[in-house]
Amino acid sequence: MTDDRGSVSRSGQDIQAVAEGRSDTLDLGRGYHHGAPRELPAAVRQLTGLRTLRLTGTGVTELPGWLADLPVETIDARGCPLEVMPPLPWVRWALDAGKLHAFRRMIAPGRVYGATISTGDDAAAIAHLAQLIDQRQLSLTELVIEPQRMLLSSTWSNLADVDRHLDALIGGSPRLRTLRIVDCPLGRVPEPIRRLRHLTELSLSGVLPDELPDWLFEVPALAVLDLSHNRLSRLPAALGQAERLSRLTLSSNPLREIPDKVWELERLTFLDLWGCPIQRIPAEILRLPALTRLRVDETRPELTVPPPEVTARGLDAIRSYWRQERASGTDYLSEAKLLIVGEAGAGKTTLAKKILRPDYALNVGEGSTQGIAVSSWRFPSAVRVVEADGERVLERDFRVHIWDFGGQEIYHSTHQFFLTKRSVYVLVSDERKEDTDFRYWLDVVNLLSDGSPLIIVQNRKQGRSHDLDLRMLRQEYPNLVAALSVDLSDNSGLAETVARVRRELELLPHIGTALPKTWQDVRLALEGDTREYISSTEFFRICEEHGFAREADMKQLGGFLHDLGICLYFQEDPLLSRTVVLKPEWGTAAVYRVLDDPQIVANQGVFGPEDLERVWHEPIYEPVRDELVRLMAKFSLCFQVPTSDRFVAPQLLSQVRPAYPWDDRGGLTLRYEYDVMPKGVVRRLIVDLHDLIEDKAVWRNGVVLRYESGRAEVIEDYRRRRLQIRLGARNTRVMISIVDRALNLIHRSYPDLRFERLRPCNCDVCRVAEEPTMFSVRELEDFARAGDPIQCRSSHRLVDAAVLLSELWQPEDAGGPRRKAGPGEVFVSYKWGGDADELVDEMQGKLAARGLVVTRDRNEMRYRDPIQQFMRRLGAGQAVVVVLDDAYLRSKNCMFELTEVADRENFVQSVFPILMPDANIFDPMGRLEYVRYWEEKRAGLDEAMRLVGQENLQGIREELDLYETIRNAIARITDVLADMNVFTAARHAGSGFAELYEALETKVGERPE
Ligand SMILES: Nc1nc2c(ncn2[C@@H]2O[C@H](COP(=O)(O)OP(=O)(O)OP(=O)(O)O)[C@@H](O)[C@H]2O)c(=O)[nH]1
Ligand SMILES: [Mg+2]
Repeated sequence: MTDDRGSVSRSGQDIQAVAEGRSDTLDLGRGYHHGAPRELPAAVRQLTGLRTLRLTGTGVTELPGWLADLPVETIDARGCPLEVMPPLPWVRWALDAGKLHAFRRMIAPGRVYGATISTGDDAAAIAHLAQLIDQRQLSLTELVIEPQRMLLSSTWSNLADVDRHLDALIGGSPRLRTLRIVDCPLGRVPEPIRRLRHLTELSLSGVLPDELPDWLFEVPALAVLDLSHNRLSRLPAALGQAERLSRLTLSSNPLREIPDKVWELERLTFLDLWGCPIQRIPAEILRLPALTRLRVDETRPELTVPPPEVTARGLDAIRSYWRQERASGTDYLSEAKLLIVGEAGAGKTTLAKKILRPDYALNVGEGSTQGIAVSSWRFPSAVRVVEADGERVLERDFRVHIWDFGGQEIYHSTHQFFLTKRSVYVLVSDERKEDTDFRYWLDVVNLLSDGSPLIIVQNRKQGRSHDLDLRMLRQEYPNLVAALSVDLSDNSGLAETVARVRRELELLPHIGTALPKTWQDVRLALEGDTREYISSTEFFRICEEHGFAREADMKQLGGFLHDLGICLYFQEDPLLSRTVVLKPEWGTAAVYRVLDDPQIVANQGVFGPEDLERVWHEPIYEPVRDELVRLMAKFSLCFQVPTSDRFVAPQLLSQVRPAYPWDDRGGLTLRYEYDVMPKGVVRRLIVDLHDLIEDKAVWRNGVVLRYESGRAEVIEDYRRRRLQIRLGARNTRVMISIVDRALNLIHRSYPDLRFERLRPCNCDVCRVAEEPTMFSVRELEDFARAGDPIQCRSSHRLVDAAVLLSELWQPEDAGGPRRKAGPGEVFVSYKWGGDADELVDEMQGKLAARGLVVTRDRNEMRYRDPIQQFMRRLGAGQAVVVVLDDAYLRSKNCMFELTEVADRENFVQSVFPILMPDANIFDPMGRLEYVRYWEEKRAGLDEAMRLVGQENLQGIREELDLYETIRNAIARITDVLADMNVFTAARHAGSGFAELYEALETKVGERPE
């Protein structure tokens, strides 16, 4: 069956199921994703086997007379705006307290089995319910107390009434099976619960009790218990008594450990610890064989056992980790990477050698390091390990992989791919030269190492040494832990330096992490293996040899070794997954061979298969040449020229900008300015957008891109830390979004990157100036939001910030073929400067972390066109999230958009509204309030119209029509929303937008051809 929008709905499937006799229950509100009906679908009339009808979450206001002809026994009408119905005296009802009161003449209290008290219910309705129960006219099996559906923080103005009657309500309902008290800050657990012999489901979520009484866990039939959002830092030992418990929700409580007694709940199938700062998931998890779902957030920094790499892979991985650990005992990680960086000739290689052998004699002929040289260093160490019963110190051999980076400029941009987290960095400076750009090195390490410690080693080289303002540097770079001086010619200061490096290595947070011994065994076997790389089949064989049985476990270990930088094993890449590179330095050296090859350098970075055969001529490379090129591409070091067998390594391109025509008329300039600019941004951009490069207009620091009639020139000015972008007059917006999107992806790989986006002033002076005033886009947005003009620093004229921005987002003049939208776009429409800001920030972050790019629409500005445009070309692979709050519903531009959205019937499946708590539209009174608001606006304008002359009326008439449209839209907004994929802010609060992500992912996954 299809609904009136032509798509097969979930309830449609359910109707089918009842029609075919597979079910006797119809839940019309089920499944947010297809919206819920406003009336009973006509097909229901044929359902002669229908016994239970659920209307919760629908907009049904009227039950038709023919319903009486069906054998319906039970109707759940809670959270449904039911107003009219035929007499159905035999039906058993679940109702809102307000409806129970309203229908008191239609429905006999004895027929009511379930009731909901909500924020919207007045004192009279609550008192009425309490009275019926008190007089034993009514005996409930379900009682729910929760804020009005869809409205997260609709406040409990009636909390005192609820609190006053609650004990009597519960005490008078000894047959209760379900009791849910949600987001109702009573501060206590109602005492009469202890006498509920039949209670199977209990929610006390957001009730904030001071303590949990022991008897709570002795309620005999309790199977489902929700204690989320409660500030509980521990649970009473009595928890172990709740033998029948199968679902336990403890999310969003400050629990630092999973309560011990949980492991006694053998029937548990679902355990929810989302949002709890737990530190470990212990081996006891193996005691819960029935458990099928564990919700934890492995991205929380506290959760370290099992290692996050394991936890991220889910319950089975956690179990297998502990099973193996049990079978084989534990070993502890005592292994790390030491990275030595600095300018060419500073003494890095010499230091690396002296760490291994202090008596190593200086070698004047020390060749400059090509690429990276790796060596290993071992020393006996005491490793601190944390176990359930406290800390211990163990004797272990500490293994260090020293990565000595070649210091020549040519390597700087490629090295960044090999800088890793959980490592120690040494920056060697040559004190005779004063050429060390400390800030550059500190910045790069800071950007890429995720806070790994860095030690500056000033190599004195014959006694000359100059001071470093260490104190100041340390303020700026918290990861800078020490600055030491050495003289490698006489070893003075060497012992202290080595001791300090050792200490920092031993203090790395991952040292001492427990690992199953089988893992360690495989790891050792691989380390002893002299081969550079092996096939994945061979890797599995080695794992089996050391006691692994399941391929999933082996892959898990492979992923872990890769994450730690011990081997290279890209399991997601179809080609690369066939090979495990046991010596990562061999892989990197192979890559550098190409970049260092004189012929390829002479050819300005262009190479083909014959070059690769030459560079990788040894038999060892032959079988993996394809993999190695793929590896280079993966690191953005080269790209293949479309429809050709040539490759280009942008860092070897000519430095000289080629000649190409450029017409400045009608175009636009944009600039990105970085606090710290990573090297090679434009080169990565060249690789990522290589299919848009115009002719041969590409050089080492810049590129001209073309898409249809649009052109963009991007030039990196590393010394001034900027990217300069010029856009041609045509298709400007499309080009901005292409470049912005690609840059976004690149920027994301630098966790702490800070930059500013700027556009030039458009005043008469700046228009013709060489160096026009540049405004930061963020600043313009601030001014535009406040409606203030901004002052040009050159001409001192005031310019309109909103206009400057709107130019940035100006839609194309009509005509010209429409761009086929790029894959996977998500737009957000929301009202600026309110609560929605925070939600959108969070959503954007969370979705970005999962790889979805969210484009914001600044709809409060004059440039509301983007979303309109977007809506027009909205097709497969795109979605719009609309954040509805009170301010949105009162904003002209926002509402204009919403009506646009709502009018496009086939687009409803692509629109995902999020309801903020103050969007009071599911309540008839609230809706009325908005209608009144827009009616008043219209009346005000109408009045104003009479006062101005006819010639000025044009814009105003349109405005008047708009108000009218909005007013009508509000009146039917619940209908509109019912057809969309509605989510409430509340649903996202706990889930980290997981559900939204899934829905969006499905939507934008439908990529256009
Ligand atoms: N006199 C003296 N010479 C030193 C000292 N440290 C290093 N050298 C010499 O300086 C030269 C360069 O040292 P390397 O260790 O190769 O420098 P590097 O940092 O590895 O250089 P790249 O690999 O090119 O980045 C070699 O000839 C060393 O012998 C020192 O403390 N005193
Ligand atoms: Mg060197």
